[in-house]
Amino acid sequence: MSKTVEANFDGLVGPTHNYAGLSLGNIASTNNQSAPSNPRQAALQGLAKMKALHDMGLVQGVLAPQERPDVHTLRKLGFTGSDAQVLAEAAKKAPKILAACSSASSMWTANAATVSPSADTETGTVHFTPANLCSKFHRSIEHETTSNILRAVFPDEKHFTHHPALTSTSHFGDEGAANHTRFCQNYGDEGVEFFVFGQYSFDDTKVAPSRFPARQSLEASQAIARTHKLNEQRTIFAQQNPEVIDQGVFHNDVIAVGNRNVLFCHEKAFLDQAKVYNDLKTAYGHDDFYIIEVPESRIRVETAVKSYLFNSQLLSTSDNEMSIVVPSDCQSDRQVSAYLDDLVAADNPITDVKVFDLRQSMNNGGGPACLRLRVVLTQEELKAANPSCLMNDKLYSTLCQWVEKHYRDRLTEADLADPQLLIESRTALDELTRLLQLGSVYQFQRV
Ligand code: SUG
Repeated sequence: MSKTVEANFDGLVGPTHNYAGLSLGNIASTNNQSAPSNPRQAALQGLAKMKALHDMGLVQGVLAPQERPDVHTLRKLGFTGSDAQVLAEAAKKAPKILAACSSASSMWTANAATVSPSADTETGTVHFTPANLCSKFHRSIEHETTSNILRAVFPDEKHFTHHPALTSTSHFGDEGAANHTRFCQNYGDEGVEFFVFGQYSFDDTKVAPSRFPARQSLEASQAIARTHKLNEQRTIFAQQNPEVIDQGVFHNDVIAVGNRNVLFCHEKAFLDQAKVYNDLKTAYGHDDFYIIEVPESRIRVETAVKSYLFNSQLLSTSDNEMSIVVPSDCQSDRQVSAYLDDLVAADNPITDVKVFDLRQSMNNGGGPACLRLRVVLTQEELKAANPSCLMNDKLYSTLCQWVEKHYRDRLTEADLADPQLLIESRTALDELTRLLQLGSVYQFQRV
């Protein structure tokens, strides 16, 4: 039987990448508000990571950015006239709304959707639910196009089941794969699906964060487990520690990451950590499960949030070895880099560290793990995916040239009202949809 693989689909950074301070609870986003951004460099940094993973022999895909500024949404909010007039009026009367409608936040594809591999679902198909991202306005406008893009990348109904996003209310706030992990021995085996939520929406007696919002609700995670038709015995729900949400852990992937038989997390990641470990081990059912817990005495939550140590990718390089992909911020922090030396020397499957400069995305709170959506695929499913979206040497150089041709190297909030930026973005995306064979995923936004 041919091998089932874990593919990483990274979001290509869009031409309007900027720092607008839109995400309360995400400390980097708040701290970098109004700094000038460099969209060209951001996109090239992301592409370099994709190419490196492809060069490691892994399956790497690319998900297109969304059209921004989102004139369609601005029109729905009552701004009228030509596109240039819509932008000008929004800039004058509601600059924060214009900034929100201009965010390139769809780059963080860990928030694009929750994906359940066919081995885990009763239907034997891969299930996708785009995240409604309703806790932040600028992200709540992503899911319709995200769904179009996912359908264009995974079109065959025989293999792929696409659900609509959950109803967009905080009761069902859903942030996708950033709060979802899967454990298994081999990718093709039935796995344990692990959903981490920030709050209960229908039970006020439960603890919740007090300073920053909890973006994911238990009820949203449960709804996804139901629609994806997962095996209840192998589905675990765990509450994130509200204390760490209040310290800037706005998604679980800022404090924990898992792959196959490894959970790597901070000791304060979950509310009842011992029970979570026990539930996972029981559901996993084999004795080769590794929990690598980092104590506060070694790395403080604050340092984890700053360095994004846990926003790493654990990549299987052989049946029992993994590489950990970290942002360069982990290398520049002495404590974190010493910890990583010890981690790879210790008795566990993680044997090597790969470092990437993702500064442009990191300044908005997006590390290596935020930039990727994991999709486990059998060889047959992989063949059914849109081949134009799979990374190879040629696509890499084509996309680098495309970025060099269309992207600016400096953007500030004042530039977002420039009608020329919209024209540049549309021209770039029109070319990209042809390159990636995506059809008319953005057309509905242009009416
Ligand atoms: O939703 N930042 C994103 C970062 C998402 C990171 N994703 C994961 N952890 N998986 C967010 O907070 C900031 C945009 C701005 O402020 O301009 C932003 O949306």
